[in-house]
Amino acid sequence: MITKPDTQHIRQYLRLYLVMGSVNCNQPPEEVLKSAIAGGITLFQFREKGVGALTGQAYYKLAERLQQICHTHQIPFIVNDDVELAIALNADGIHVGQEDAPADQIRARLGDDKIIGVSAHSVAEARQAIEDGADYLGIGPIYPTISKADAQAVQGTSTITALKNHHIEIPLVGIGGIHAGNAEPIFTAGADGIAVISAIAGQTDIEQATQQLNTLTRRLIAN
Ligand code: 3NM
Repeated sequence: MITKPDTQHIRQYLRLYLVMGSVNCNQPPEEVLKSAIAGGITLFQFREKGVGALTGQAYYKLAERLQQICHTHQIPFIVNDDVELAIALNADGIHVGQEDAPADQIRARLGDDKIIGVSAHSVAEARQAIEDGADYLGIGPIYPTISKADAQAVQGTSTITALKNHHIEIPLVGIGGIHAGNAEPIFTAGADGIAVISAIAGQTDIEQATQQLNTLTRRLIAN
């Protein structure tokens, strides 16, 4: 477990955020995560969803192994949706959607030292999440994605731009269909980082693909 980072550090953690579960991997998820860490990811979210997703003990054990790898490398370990799992593992944080409990209720269960990310698709949803105490917002899908069956309409960078125009200053990460060739506009619009599944987990050479994104996002954040 890490101590909860301040807002500036959360921005830095969001720069290159790997979201992943076993379903997204063509090699053992532990190996994918290790290679991605070697390549330079800054944050990890365990998202075990979709056809063939693990359940029960296998789900829990995989989460535990991935958390251990993150811990060894001081990468915060975030759990997707599952408050019980986040509590059981004492994870560093959780990422929830609009259909989940609001951030204040989740924080009451997890504690003040946890990172809470919320998916938001509009200025209104963003304002509500901030009021509820979210630490960062996930904005997507920026581009068409093959990794989330129930993704909302593709929005490009319009929501990020709208949030910035409304002077919403919470850390933001874009998600959905992002790869090295289309990441730049997301940073230009004002996001602090990109969250990806297939651009890392779906690649043959995970470390090399991550390194490319690492170099690129470092450059884009500096501009
Ligand atoms: N959430 P890929 S899109 C997990 O729009 C997730 O909130 C999204 O996978 C959202 O990088 C998405 O392979 C899938 O497109 C991201």
